[in-house]
Parts: sequence; C-alpha cells; structure tokens
Amino acid sequence: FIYHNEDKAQKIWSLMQTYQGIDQKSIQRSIVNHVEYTLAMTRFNFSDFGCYQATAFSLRDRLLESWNDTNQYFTTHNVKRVYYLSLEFLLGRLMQNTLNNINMEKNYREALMDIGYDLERLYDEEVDPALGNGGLGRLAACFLDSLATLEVPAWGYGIRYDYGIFKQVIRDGYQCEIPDFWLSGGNPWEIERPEVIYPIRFYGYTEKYEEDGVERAQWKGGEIVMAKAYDTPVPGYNTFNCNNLRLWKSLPAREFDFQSFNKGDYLSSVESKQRAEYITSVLYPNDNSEEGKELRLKQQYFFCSATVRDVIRRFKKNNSDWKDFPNKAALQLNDTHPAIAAVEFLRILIDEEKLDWGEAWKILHSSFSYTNHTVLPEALETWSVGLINHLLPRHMELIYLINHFFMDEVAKKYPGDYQRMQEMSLIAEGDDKKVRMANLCILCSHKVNGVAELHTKLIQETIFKRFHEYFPNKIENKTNGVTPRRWIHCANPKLSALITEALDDSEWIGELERVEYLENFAEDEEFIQKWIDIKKQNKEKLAAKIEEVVGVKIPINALYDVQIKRIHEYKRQLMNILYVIHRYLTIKDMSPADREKVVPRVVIIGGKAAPGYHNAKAIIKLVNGVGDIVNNDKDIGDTLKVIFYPNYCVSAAQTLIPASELSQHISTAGMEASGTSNMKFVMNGCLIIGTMDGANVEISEEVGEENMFIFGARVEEVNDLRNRLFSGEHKPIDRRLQRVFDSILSGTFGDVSIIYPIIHNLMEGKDYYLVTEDFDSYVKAQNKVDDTYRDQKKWNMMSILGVSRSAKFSSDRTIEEYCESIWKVDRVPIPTPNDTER
Ligand code: CRA
Repeated sequence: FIYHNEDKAQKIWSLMQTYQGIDQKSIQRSIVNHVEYTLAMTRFNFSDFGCYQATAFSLRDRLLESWNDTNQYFTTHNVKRVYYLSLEFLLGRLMQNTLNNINMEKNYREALMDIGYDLERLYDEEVDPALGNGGLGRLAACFLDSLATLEVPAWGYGIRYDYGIFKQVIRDGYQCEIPDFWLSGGNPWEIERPEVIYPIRFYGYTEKYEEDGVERAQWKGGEIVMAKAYDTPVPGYNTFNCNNLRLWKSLPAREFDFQSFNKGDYLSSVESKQRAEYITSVLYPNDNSEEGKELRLKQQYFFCSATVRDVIRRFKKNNSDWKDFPNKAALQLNDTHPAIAAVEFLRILIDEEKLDWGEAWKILHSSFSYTNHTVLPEALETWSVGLINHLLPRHMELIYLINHFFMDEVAKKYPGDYQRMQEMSLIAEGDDKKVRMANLCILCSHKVNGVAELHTKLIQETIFKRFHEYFPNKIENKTNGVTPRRWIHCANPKLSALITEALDDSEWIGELERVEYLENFAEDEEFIQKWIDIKKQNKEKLAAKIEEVVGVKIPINALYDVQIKRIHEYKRQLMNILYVIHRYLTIKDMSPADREKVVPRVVIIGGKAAPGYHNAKAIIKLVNGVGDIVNNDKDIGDTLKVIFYPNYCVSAAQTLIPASELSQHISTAGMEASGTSNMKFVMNGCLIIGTMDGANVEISEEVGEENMFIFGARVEEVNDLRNRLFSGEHKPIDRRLQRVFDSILSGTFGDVSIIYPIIHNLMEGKDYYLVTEDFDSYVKAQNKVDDTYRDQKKWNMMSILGVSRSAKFSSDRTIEEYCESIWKVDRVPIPTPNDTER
C-alpha cells in the first residue's frame, strides 16, 4: 500500500476531492482561489494574463495529485525507470496540452466562459518555454508526452535556462536577436525544489591515496556551484500516470569565500558568487553546430553531475546492490551533449562507491545508451584535452584510462592496424588534442541509435564505420516520431473532430494505427468537402495572423506552400527562394490572360538563423527582399505572395502546419538526419515536396511516392556530383537559374552585398549543397505540384491518404521501440485513487 496510514490517506483524498471536483463550481472555485490568494489580484478585475496564470495554477494542482501518486508508486514498487538526458526540451505551451491530456478542456472552457473568459484567448497568454533550438529539443518534448501516455516510468532531465532561444525580429529585412527572458511573468507549471540541491565541483586537482592496498583517487579543491531542481509534471493522455521533467538551475554555494572576505574584498567575493548563476543563464542558440566554449562545457557537466547524483540517490533509496542498477535505470543520452554524464557516473562508482574498474564499467555500459542526430562534421562535438583537464581534471584521467583499455583491445584484435586505432581513439591527436565525444558515447553505451533508417545506415557506413565493424550489434535504428496529441488533436481541433466523427470514436488519439481506416473516405465526396472546409478555415486563421504580424494580406484561395525550420544551407531555403524568383519572373513575362491560369501561391518561409551564421542570415535577408518586391507588384497581384514568418517557434508551428497544403523538406540527400516536421505536416493533410533524405524516405514508403513530390539527387550520387562540381567539371548553369542570379545581382531585391558571395560561389561551381545541381528536377516537381493542385479531388485524396498512412510516425511507436530493444522497461499503470488498491 502506498500510504503509511491508510485511514489518514483516505481522509485526505476525500478532502482533496472537495477541492478538485470536476464540476463547474469546483473549477471556478479553484481558479478564483488562485486569483485571490496565489496571485493576490482583485476578483473585481483580473486580466486575461491573470486568468491564464490562475487557471494554470489550478491545473497544476490537479497534476500534482497524480504526479505525487505516480512517483510514490514507482518508488514503493521499485520499478525500472528511464532517464532521458537532454540539454534541450522544446516544450511549447502547456495549457492546452494539459487540458486535453487530462480530458478537461470542455469543463474548463465552460467554467471559464461562465465567468467571462475565453479559454482560447488564455492559451495565447502563455509564453512558449523555448528551451531548445529545433528538432532535437522538440523530439525530447514529444518523447516525454509519449512516455507518459504509454505509462512508462520516465523522467526527463535538463537545464532550466533563464533565456531560451532568442526572439527573432526582422528589421529592414535582417534578423535581429532579442533575449527571451521567458520567466519574467513567472512559471506556474513548475515546482521549485529547494530541498533537492547538489554541490557541483569545477577545476581543482586529483589526489591519489592508498586504501586497503588499492590505489584510489579523489577529486578535490576548485570551486563549488549548487544545482537546484525545478520539476514540471508531464501528464500522459488518457491515463492517471504523470511523469516528471526535472530541470536544474545553478546557484552560488552558501559558504563564503573567506579569502576575499579577509582581504576586505567583499564586493569581488559577491561577484564571484554571481558567476555561479551564469552557468544556466542561456541556451546556446546553435542548431547542428557546436561552439566549443568553456561555458558550454560547464553547462554540460553541471547538468550531468546533478542528474547522475539524483539518479543514484533514487536508486539507493530502494537498492543496496550496485549490480541491480541496470535493472532499475536506463539513461539515454540525447546526442553527445550529455556525454560527460557517463564519465561522471564512472567517477562516482570508482572514487566514491569504491567499485573496481571492471564492475563499474559493466554497470555503466549496461545502463547507458546514446542517440546520434547528425552526420554534419561541424556538429560532432570535440573538447580540447587542455580544457577538460583544467575544468574536470579527474574526468580527463578517466577518459585516458577508458581509452587506454580500449586501444589495448583494438590492438589485440587488429594488430598493427594503427590507422584503425587512430580512427577509433577517444583522442584526436594534433597540436590541440581533442576528445571525441561521439566515440566516448559509443564506447560507454550498450546501444547507439540513428534517428531514421537512411541516417542509421549512413552512420554505420561512414562516421561510425569502424565502431560498427567492431560492435556489429550496437548501432541500430529508431525512426523519430511526433506526438499526435499536440500535433493533430491540439493544433488542429477541427481535423481531430472530423477524424473522430469518421472513425466513430476518439481512441486514435492514443493509438494512431486506427487512422488507417480513414482510407475508406479518400474518395467520399461529402467527406472530402468537410476536409477542404477545415483546411480553408485553418488557412483563414493563418492569413489573419500573418496580416497581424507581417502586415501583408494574403489570399485564401491560393496554394499555401510552407518551409519552416532552422535556416541552414543544407536545408536549402536558398533553393526555395531562387525558385520563387524564377516563378515571379515567369509570371511577370506572361500576358494577363495567361496569368489567369497560374495556380496562385503563398510561399511562407520561417525559421531562426544561429546568430553567428552569416550565410543563413543572408538568406533571410534575401527572402524578405523578394517579399518586398513581389508582394507590392500590381502586375502579378494575388498570383504570388512571399512571406517571411518571423520568430518561428512551437506555437507558430501549431498555427502554420494545419494551414499548409504543400510543405518543403528539400535538404541535400544525406544531410537531414530525420526531420520531424515532415511527419507533422503529413498528419495534418499537407503534401510534401522533398528529397529522398531523412525520414522522407520512410514517409514515401508509407504514403506512397505517388502521393508526394520527390525530386533531386539520391544519397548515392551526392559525393560524385560534389566532386565533379568542385573539380570544375560541372555543366553550365541552368539558363533559368542564371536569369534568377542576374536579377538578384542587379539589385532587384535590395542590397546585393551580403548575398553576393553566396551567389558568386554557386556560379563558380562551389556548390557544396547541390543547389544548382538539383534545381532542374526541383522545378519539374514544382510544375507537378501545380498540375496536381488544379485537380482538387486528386489533391485531397492524396492528402487524406497521407493522414491515413501516417501512423508509423507517432512518437508512441518510436518510444515502444526504445522500450523494447534499448531500455527494456515495462509499462507501469498507476491505479487511480478510486481503485480498490488504495
Ligand atoms: N537539428 C537533425 O538535424 C532531426 C533532429 C531530431 C537534428 C534533424 O534532422 O530530426 O535532430 N540534429 O533527431 C541535431 O540536432 C545535433 O544534431 C536537429 O534537430
């Protein structure tokens, strides 16, 4: 039984019931209580924001019940837990998702309406907790939703940055970055845990000593910073289970720096304390590239040490034999960013728990696993040996030891193969020696996974080839997925209702396989009409939003063509905008009668560029320049509009995706590990124009190539094409593309200077991303898009088929696969308080 004293527990539960009833009065009472007593606002007049906060507090109260029960149950039953370690969690807004997961949206909507508040407006009051850059962070958030929904005992661990990803504003066509202090209005979803606090050491030295004839080491000295926990409950859909996301914040240690103090330097001693808080201040705004700054390594270690200590403390509560650890905990490393957790774990086992190397290594290896998210060289983390040695001297020693043992093994297996040893070593030799974090992760993990089939094959054959030969069963695939709760049910409530109506129940929200049945409606005229109407309403909503934020009026009866993702050369937003210019020039050439026949398009591009990524910023400027000219050109009127959608984020995606009809996933083959928005678009009835890259390949297997617009070089061709281009053997530039270049360089779309070097390189054949190479087949695919769109029946049939065949891309499927073959954990449904077990 859960409670020490069952009578008392029952009594408390019934008291809670009077507080947490689901009838209108109880809901209103709990909201108004928070208005008065938590927020200290006047009941005579509280703003939408105040009402949002009070409603959030009221929901948090409800979550806390199931959250407490869930964790209590996991502890008493000593279950195996999954720990998902990630430097990024891109949660997006929480209120709508929470209400839907606990099935209370209707109750709250009506209760609020009755006191004069509109729930949808309250949703818009919430700031996006944007503690991530892009796909990797959003994937972690989708995984949390699926883990809770599938009743897997799991905790997310991350950093509570004060500043999430910057806010993007466009001035004069240029991206400007504004710091996002997302906590300024408070965060009603979290629970501060002042009692969950760990000291974290930096710098210092190691001291060797002997104990019972064994040589031991201890890390000493240096500086201490404190890590304090903040918890956010993670409710699952249609379950009483509620998991946890624990984020760490850095604080100065309480003890005083007596040295400075004695010198009478009080202020500088306070200053040095303030530096401690700086560790968790800001999320590094780079997607798919690493900066190598000391502060970043400090963030990583700070986060890893606190997490590992917390996991160990929980394990020790119920277990005494270290051998049981792998049966009680599975730690997943989300990319190499938390790699140092593995070394920290080893350090604690050896230096503090006094396990011997062999035992410690076995425990580490059977409980850790690692996900690789990229093959881009600029994103593969390495840290200089000097820096690690300075910041984490004991960890550097342990890394050398791990490497020493491993190199011995490799040498035994491949005598004399120094090339191989060099490739597999944890250390990249050179003037500035570096630790290769991916190699470290592979070695410490029992499983390594890629995030889509093609990507997994690539890592097996290229960057991790030697490791794949050495450990043939280690590297496997886990194709990414997205949660249908947020990405269909919340983002597109009308579509969700239509699917529920057609299937005659709503269970598909928790079991996406069920949407398969929609296939029966693909040719049903009445159903298609409803389908079209919903898309139209979503487009109207987006058009209103665009008019509000960008100030451009866009037509509704145009094809909405959307590319939203981080701006990166490999994602080829440049190719998109070059095609748009081509389209514009073509329409300009037409007679008014011919223009009538053009399929009108609204091209929307959105995404943030890393602040130091000049080429990406130049592309944003070009898109805005094109928009300025095209949108004001009376000749072409509504046949073409070009919008740069500023500050792309999770909540923007929730408006953009349901309104899209065509979406672009056009990376150079082999470069996008998976992509996840492609999956969200398909689930919202949007067709894809894309290359055979990442998860596009599997999407085409599921929905059928005939229901997508696939084009471009295949991954096997890329290297040859690139070599040919760089050796000057390339064919002459396509004449349409040359015309586009000429118009850009003549200043038609504004300032030429910042885009000039990029265009110049393309003309010279320095085209690493194969834009000039793929342009022709891209144009052909775009023509096919227009032709298909003219046949609305066909278009919508393809759209319905896409949704009905999207089940594979639910993150529920992904998580089930991780549970089965990596984590070996079971579902643990928590009995609800009304169940007899209580
Ligand atoms: N940038 C990949 O590029 C992938 C996500 C999630 C990325 C995407 O194609 O969908 O991860 N890689 O797996 C990454 O962050 C460090 O590497 C991404 O989001």
